Amino acid sequence: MATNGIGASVRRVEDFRFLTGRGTYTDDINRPNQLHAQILRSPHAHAKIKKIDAAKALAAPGVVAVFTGADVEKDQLGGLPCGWLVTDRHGKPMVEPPHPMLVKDVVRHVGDQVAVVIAETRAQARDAAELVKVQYEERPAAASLADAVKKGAAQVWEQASGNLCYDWALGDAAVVDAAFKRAAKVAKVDIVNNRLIPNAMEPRAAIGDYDMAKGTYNLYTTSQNPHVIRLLMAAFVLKVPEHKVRVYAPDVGGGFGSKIYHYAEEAIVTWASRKIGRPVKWTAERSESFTSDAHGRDHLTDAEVALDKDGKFLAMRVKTVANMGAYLSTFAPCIPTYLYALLLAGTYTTPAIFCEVKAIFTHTVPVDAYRGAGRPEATYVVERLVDEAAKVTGLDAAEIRRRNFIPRDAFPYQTPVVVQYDSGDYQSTLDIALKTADYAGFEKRRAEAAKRASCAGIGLSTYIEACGIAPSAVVGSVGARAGLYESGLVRVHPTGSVTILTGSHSHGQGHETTFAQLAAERLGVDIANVEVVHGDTDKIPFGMGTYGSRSLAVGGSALVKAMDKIVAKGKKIAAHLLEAAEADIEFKDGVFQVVGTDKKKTLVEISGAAYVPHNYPIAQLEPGLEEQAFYDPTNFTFPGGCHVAEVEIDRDTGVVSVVSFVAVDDVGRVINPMIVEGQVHGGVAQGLGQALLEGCVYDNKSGQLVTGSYMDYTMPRAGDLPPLKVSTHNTLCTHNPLGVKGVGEVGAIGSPAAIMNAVHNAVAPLGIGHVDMPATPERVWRALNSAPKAAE
Ligand code: MCN
Repeated sequence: MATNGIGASVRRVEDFRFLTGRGTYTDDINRPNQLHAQILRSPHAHAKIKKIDAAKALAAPGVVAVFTGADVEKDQLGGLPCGWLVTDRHGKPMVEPPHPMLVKDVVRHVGDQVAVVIAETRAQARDAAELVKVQYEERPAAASLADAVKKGAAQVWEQASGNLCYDWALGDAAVVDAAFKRAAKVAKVDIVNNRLIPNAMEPRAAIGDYDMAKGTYNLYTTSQNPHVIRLLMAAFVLKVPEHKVRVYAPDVGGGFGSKIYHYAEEAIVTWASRKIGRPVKWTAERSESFTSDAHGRDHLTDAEVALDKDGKFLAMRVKTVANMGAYLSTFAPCIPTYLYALLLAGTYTTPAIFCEVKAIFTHTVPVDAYRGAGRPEATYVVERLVDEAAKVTGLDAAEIRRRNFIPRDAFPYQTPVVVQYDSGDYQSTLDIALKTADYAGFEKRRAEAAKRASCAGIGLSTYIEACGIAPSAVVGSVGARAGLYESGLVRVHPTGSVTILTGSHSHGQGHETTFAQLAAERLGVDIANVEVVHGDTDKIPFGMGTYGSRSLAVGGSALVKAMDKIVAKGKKIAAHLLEAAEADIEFKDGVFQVVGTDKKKTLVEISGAAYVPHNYPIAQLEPGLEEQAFYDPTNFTFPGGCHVAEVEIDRDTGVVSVVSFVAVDDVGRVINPMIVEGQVHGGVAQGLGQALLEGCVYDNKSGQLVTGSYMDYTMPRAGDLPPLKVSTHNTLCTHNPLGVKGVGEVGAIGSPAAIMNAVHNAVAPLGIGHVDMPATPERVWRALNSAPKAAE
């Protein structure tokens, strides 16, 4: 086996440039003669634009142009398209309002883009933007889900009565009702999945650079999926031929979902560059990111589970209201439906599930996928409900899970919510996690904590995830307006070094290392001789990019297919050179050998011969050694796992400290254990942020974003995390060639429920039944002080 192949903890090759300041991010790029753009954003949540007067701004030093929605209209540009059509339970398509790149008539959230000011310097553009006079006529706003669904609430869109985008349902309500009727016990939760503001380290940026000589549009941008941006921008917004557009996403400093979408600023700078004839650059300020990057989560859910007398789940009923924000972001409609309801079976044998989802418009920033996207929301519902079921039945939290787990010999397992799981071993995963967390010794620790005026609690989350979303035919049948395959191209150079070109995009996940490991394993090359190229539509084959923890399972599988083609062609060349039958050639560790002989050729010799085809049966064999493949999976992959959190709550201050966190995840075959561990670390940090710290707050009346900066929005820091105990217990994915499942989101999916179950476990002895996320000190302190048994 290659030393740096599958299973080796190879250090990330990309980290040298990242850690030594040598990365090239979009804002590091400056084009000759470049101008700078400042977006003028709405200060109101809902207002009619009466008049825009840009005269003063145009006369300001350095200003080259000011464009508004009127210019967009004059140039007959399209709006930002939505990539997923949800059809509601009555067969009606969702309400799909227009999403203009610059708003002309009515602004619908604080931060909505109204005009762009373009000047020689960034400071000049910013100063001049303050001189643009916009006359607004303010209108009432509906900024929260609770308000937006009330009778008489302010309407975001005339065509969406009651602010309803769609009313969707899955499952058989009658079967579920019948199960509830015969239930011995029912457990219920009424929960909030708090709205989150993504905060990648690198804010979004974009440079439009129109090449007049070639008539091509170049866009440098902070994107997770450059080809998708190219397609959407070329076909729907700018309406120019796709081949005339190059989108290049260089190093990207984190995305977490927020850089999947086609944003207005990308189209604005590209369009403006052509109009002005000079490159135009825009880089978001952090506070601008808060009001213009798509937010995540934001659900209100009532859920209940029916149990028989032995604590077995009979049925589940879930009612969710999900916030879409003011416009439909690229993939927003599928998050609270197909990425949420399809996961409600969790790791359990619940036979019947009914889920209703109402998607609601509000006067807020659009909401879309954020690390986990729908699956943390589903996990939180299911795992909180399971703990409530433990409470009503008097069973231990681990015991009720064991009674309801899908047994390890029941795979493939058909859930009542469409998806079929291929593999898993939930019992063993739980056992390992409980042992690592010393679950058995917890009550002793609880007693010790009580002596320090702390309430200790322990919480489990035995979650399931679906990632590597597929197949294209299935997602297409439920509204996806795109395919979900991935592409890979493998180029073996004449001297045997290898370039891998992938349609996925690495923005922190370490693909330059793990994809090189795949080549080391399959082709027997040293990873030092492998280069991984991604992010540039002029170089890579058409690809769908990175999200939904798909890059390895889907993109890696495409690369494996391409490498298999390389080996197949190499065998043909070897057979010719070694004067043997092709069927007698075997390939192992970079060497083609005639079976049972010592006749062999290395990959270097074969690639040399491929490009110097003297004495080569040219009629049967093309020169060169380069192969491409597309891979469209036959199913999702289903990582799962058990997260165990232990918390201590200071009774005086309400501060929740996570004192121990154990994650045992099933991610299929592991390519790089160190990267897998790092991915889990990052995800758990984000999950802890959601559970304890992060909460996006809008003022209900004005629609102003109250948590508009780090002064009010708390991101997790290193000190908030205990040393994490991360390990894997893997079952192989049965349908992709590597046997891999995704790992990029598991940490964020499993951890909030584990932490919140621990918080509830800690306060339950005080008679406190419910605490919402984020369990901030204030919220917990209030609960402690109004607790029935607080005085004890
Ligand atoms: N891997 C592995 N063995 C496995 C599974 C994965 O070695 N069995 C490796 C992969 O080869 C890859 C990494 O782990 O190097 C993550 O792989 P995968 O699970 O396929 O996820 P993606 O590469 O598709 O990344 C997307 C995922 C998502 S959806 C979010 S959100 C997220 C995440 O990854 N955003 C991130 N992790 C992030 N990490 C960083 N640093 N920054 C982000 O923005």
